[in-house]
Amino acid sequence: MPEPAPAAATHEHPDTAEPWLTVAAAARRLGVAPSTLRTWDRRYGIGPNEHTPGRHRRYSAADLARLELMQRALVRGVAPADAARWALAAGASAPTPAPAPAPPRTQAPTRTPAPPPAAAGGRAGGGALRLAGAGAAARGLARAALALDGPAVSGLLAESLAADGIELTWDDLVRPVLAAIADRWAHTGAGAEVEHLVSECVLAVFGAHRRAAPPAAGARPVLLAAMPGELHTLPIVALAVALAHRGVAHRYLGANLPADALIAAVRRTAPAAVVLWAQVGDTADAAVLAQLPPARPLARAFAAGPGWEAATLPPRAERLGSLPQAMAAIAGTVPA
Ligand code: B12
Repeated sequence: MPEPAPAAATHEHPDTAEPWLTVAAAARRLGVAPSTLRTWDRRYGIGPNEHTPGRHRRYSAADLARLELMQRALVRGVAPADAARWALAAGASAPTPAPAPAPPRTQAPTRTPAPPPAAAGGRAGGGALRLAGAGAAARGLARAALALDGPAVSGLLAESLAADGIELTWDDLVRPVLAAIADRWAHTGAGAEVEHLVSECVLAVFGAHRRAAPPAAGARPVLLAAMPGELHTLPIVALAVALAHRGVAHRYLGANLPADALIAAVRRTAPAAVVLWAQVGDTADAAVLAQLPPARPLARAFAAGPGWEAATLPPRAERLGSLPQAMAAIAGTVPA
């Protein structure tokens, strides 16, 4: 997700002298990426009422108030399309920035995230999250996570998936926040509850997004599993979401898959590729890769994750080190 442009650009409406903001300035005011505002406008029809003669978007105070209503609904877990519909309806009945009505809820009531503190990621229960260089959206996610506000975390993840897609959501939003949570834990021993909450929200929201993709065709799926003993699964869940939205047939077999179950699944599905995740060295057992039964044509075998770094792989296995690299390698195996 790109950072908002640095220069604030305010103009005056030629007739009313009301201040008008460019998309970059409006995005900065709202703490989202400019691309998010453009997507909301294009996809959900919630944008500025006016454009300049050159067709540039120009946001008035009323436009911003409507977008703030949408954000409030999103952090409560409302789906983006419903949040936009509600904000447009609420904004139409209150054309000037008025006291905001309560957004609709799809989940148990929760408070909206606390206003941004000065520290990059917020502070709660023994230390801030260090998010140097991360975007506003990641800082917002960190604040919601530290507040243990699950609905807000889920709402922000869902909004990012809808606006920016899985690769940006994973690389620019989720990974920086997970790294900051792990860093805080390493320095203070605190925050396992935050790590668990974020992990569960990611699994739930990514899972729903994966299931929302149209069914994929393809006789030979890609099998995705975490190695025996391996409980870390988030990166292969992100990969499964990306495959689903690229129309690639796949089977996601989850955490800690026993080796004999993996072999049975390979026999039954004759996959085009098998991706085995090892987060830590202890679970990166190259013998499991070597035991994969031969299929015709041979399935490609991928050793994914940092756990495999020190392992000697069997000759047919290839390493995967990032989500984009995994997508490129698999696309070369299984055309969508
Ligand atoms: C979330 C998390 C958990 C969750 C996992 C939930 C889930 N369903 O996945 C839970 C709470 C279950 C958990 C448990 C444990 N965890 Co943990 N966990 C993490 C955390 C915060 C994120 C893991 C993750 O998803 N990483 C992936 C991304 C976010 O990491 P990244 O560095 O940005 O990405 C790198 C690669 O993974 C790759 N990459 C990124 N995305 C993708 C996508 C694809 C497709 C590919 C191919 C590559 C790729 O690119 C990067 C460069 O290498 C990490 C810290 C961290 N930042 O990794 C600790 C971490 C991995 N856990 C750790 C530990 C110690 C544990 C526990 C032993 C804790 C305990 N005492 O119980 C258990 C072990 C459980 C087990 N047997 O497997 C240590 C591992 C240390 C080590 N190297 O041995 C870490 C590093 C934390 C730390 N600093 O100590 N954990």
